[in-house]
Amino acid sequence: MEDGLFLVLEGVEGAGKTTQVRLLEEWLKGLGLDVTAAREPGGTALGEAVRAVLLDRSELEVPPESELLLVLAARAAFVKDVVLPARARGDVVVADRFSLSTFAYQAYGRGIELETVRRLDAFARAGLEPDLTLLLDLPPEEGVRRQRTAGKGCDRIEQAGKAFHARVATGYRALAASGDHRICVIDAVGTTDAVHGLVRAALREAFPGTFRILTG
Ligand code: Z5A
Repeated sequence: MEDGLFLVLEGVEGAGKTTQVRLLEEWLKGLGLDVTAAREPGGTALGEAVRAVLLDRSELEVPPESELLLVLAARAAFVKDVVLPARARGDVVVADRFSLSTFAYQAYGRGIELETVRRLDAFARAGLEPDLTLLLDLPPEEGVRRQRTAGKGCDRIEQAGKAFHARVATGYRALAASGDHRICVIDAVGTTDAVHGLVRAALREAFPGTFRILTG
């Protein structure tokens, strides 16, 4: 692929994003494609430092506006240092979260006006849009149950409470329904393999030229 592709996996906590990024990366590499996989916030030294502040420092009071600007500071570096160079090399970039998370968590969840979030986000990502966002659709309580079963600890944002996470889930569905973004909703309730099958099918449908040639 000459121009690369930028794919994003989104969804509530525990929806299976990390699992599906790993399976997608393996599948794409098996097809002979070069893949760059990364998470947000993260993917760069600055992004990982922001992540540590945002998630691990539960004792810090972080106003919603500061939280927004921190995730966007990380995003600017992620786009500039990871996504754009990888796409220019012809890689498929697979990101675990991107702008849709900011709309869902900082606008719908924290209550910052969506248009303000959109404007600041557009500046941070220098206008870059994902070629496709795959939204793993799972009821938030099922995501929490999966996290608990896995014995995962609760970070600062996960501690925000049930009502917050319900608003985030509502936000994701509203954003998908708005038709404003290239979003494909994937039913994430099934087994890991079943969800991976749906992800593959969505990519074949969205990029028939690329994936029909590669998978026959
Ligand atoms: N955040 C923000 O506020 N604004 C932003 O702009 C951005 C982020 C970019 C990052 O957390 C936090 O940052 C996030 C939003 C905020 N906070 N919250 N909440 P993260 O992305 O690192 O973590 P997370 O999304 O909260 O959780 P996670 O651990 O990454 O979940 P996941 O990746 O979606 O799921 P998973 O790790 O693949 O799977 C969870 C468990 O379920 C695990 O044990 C799996 O083995 C299991 N699993 C996975 N798939 C299945 C299926 N299909 N069936 C059964 N079990 C499964």
